Amino acid sequence: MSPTRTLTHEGEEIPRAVRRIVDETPILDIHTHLFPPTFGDMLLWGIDELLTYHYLVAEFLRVTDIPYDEFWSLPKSVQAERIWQTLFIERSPVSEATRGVVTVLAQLGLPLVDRNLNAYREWFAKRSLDFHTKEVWEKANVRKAIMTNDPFDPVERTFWEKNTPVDKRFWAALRIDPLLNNWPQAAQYLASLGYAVKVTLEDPTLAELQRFLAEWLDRMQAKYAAISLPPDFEYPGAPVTSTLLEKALLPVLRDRNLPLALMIGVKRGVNPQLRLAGDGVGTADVSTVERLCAAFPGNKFMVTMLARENQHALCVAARKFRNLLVFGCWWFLNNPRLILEMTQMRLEMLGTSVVLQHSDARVLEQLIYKWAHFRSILAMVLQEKYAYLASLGWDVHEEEMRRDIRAVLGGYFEDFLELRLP
Ligand code: RAT
Ligand code: ZN
Repeated sequence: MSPTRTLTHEGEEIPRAVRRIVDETPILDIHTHLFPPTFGDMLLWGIDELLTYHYLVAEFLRVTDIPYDEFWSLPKSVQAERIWQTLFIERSPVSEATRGVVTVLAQLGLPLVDRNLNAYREWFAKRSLDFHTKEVWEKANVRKAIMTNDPFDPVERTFWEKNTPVDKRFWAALRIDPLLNNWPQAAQYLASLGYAVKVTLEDPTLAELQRFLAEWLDRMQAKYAAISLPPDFEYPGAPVTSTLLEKALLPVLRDRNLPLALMIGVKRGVNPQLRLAGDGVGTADVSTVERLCAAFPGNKFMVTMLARENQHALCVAARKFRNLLVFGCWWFLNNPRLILEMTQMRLEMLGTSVVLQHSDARVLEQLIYKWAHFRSILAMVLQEKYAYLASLGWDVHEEEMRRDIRAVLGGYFEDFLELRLP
């Protein structure tokens, strides 16, 4: 028997080395809703935005009797005050989304003892956006963030049409939900933009749709295209959906060797009165993902699913298809208990060929908490894995740990982009 090891090859205690490397590794955040400062008001930041995050709005509206319309008619600053008072003063911030705000305040060095919202506001008001952005990125240790870029949003569209510069911290992703979720509406919108598109999917329409996709992928230099889908999304399914996929979307992406990200399992507007906070979750059928990967071996798919119940089958599917990248603990799964379970399961089933998390940050400073919280969980999981290897006499090298951790913190996405398919 080789002697039991507890140290890395370089002589550091394994738990300490893992924690250090997890903290030191810069992240490629593959799905956010952030924008560069050049996109003006589209970039949300500051304490009022943090407090009115839709995850918190949902928690607030549960425990108050304010009529929904009245809440929405309040100025954002007053909404933020109500949420602060209700969720942070009258209750303790133990939920993941409230805890996140506390992590952000603490990491930015703001005093937590007084719980003084106005003092926080004054602090943020004095920050220069450029300096603040830089500091947030450094604290979160993120190397790049991929945006969610929606040409169906008239406000965002104009920024792209004006060739607004995008600094190199950001990459784009073309978001095209209306195409598959509401084709008649999408067709009308595309027609209004000058594309000769009709609701009936004849060849000229498909050619125009391809032109639209190609133009926007190129204009944004998008790294992938993305769609969020309901739990009952099926392939093959409705003829319109199949035709759009087979004859427009997938061929264009394949030509460019770009992935299609499918975010499956969201029930939009379960309670529409909650607006952005009103969506729910449903269990989907992973067979659809398998069928797509099998039917289009020359296309790449990135998949995240919203239901906890789908996670195991999704890992199994990824074991079968090299053109499938599983990513993130999405939205309602972004809670420590579920992240721990998913992170362990994915590493155990897929090794490091997975992107374990994305932030989904909508407000700049959320980068800090989403990644701080995830890093703690990842370190815990990996400490056990490497300690076990070392205990058997396996020589754990620091450079190898760095390689592995880089992959699961987004590097594997870059490898996936490079992958050549038939
Ligand atoms: O997590 C969220 O903020 C959700 O509202 C959605 O944005 C979801 O992540 C999506 O991209 O559809
Ligand atoms: Zn998102």
